[in-house]
Amino acid sequence: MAARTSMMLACLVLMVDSCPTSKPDPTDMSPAQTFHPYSCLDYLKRGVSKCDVYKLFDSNGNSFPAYCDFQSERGTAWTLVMSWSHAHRALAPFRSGSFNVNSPVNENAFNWKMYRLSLARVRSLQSHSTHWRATCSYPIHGVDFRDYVRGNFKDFNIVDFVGAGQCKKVEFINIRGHNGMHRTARFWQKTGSEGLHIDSASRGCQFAPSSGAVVSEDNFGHYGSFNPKFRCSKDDQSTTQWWFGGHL
Ligand SMILES: [Ca+2]
Repeated sequence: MAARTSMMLACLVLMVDSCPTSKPDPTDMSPAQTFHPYSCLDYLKRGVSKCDVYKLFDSNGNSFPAYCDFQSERGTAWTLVMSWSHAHRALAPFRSGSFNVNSPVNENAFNWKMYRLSLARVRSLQSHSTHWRATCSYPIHGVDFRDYVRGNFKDFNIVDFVGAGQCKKVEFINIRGHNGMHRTARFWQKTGSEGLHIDSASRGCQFAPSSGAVVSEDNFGHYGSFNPKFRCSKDDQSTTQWWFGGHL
């Protein structure tokens, strides 16, 4: 129930006027058998606009419930891939779970505090997405582009990336108020030992967020070192989300 309340809050924060509008249940559309959605974008293409949990299929043909955000960026549908609270930062699937390992958590029961899809579903969503993003405490703030990063798979394939401190292109990034558009940022990810993250104390790429950083500050994941001024790590209730998405 708490997750459902959080979801509704997120919708209200995001778009008070349009998000709660009910649309016909897409699963009732005729002929229902022909609708086989692989990502939230398939729902957006049908005119669905309410932030909620929808039924998706993975590449193996298995269905699963996934949270869809259609509201925060116009014409874009985002499917939630993982979300965890800062209190759970040391759990292996969140601290050390690189995207390329299978480390599912509650993969059939969406929630904001401990949730990660299986690798099969991550791969399936990746193949039906052009973009990725990370948000901080989305149930509280929605998306206001503070402490946020978005990129596209063509420039930076975050699922398969393995590296330490490599400069990778993003479309937009904000860390503690530092903004970057079409800049490179320093990313880390090690198979099975470091989840994808930026270290904002590090210099050397185009995006320069080191002013105000704590030593070795981890952003959007890993959280070996963290800064309460970054929304994902403000307190134990703070949450981090990763999403895959696409435009109409
Ligand atoms: Ca670090």
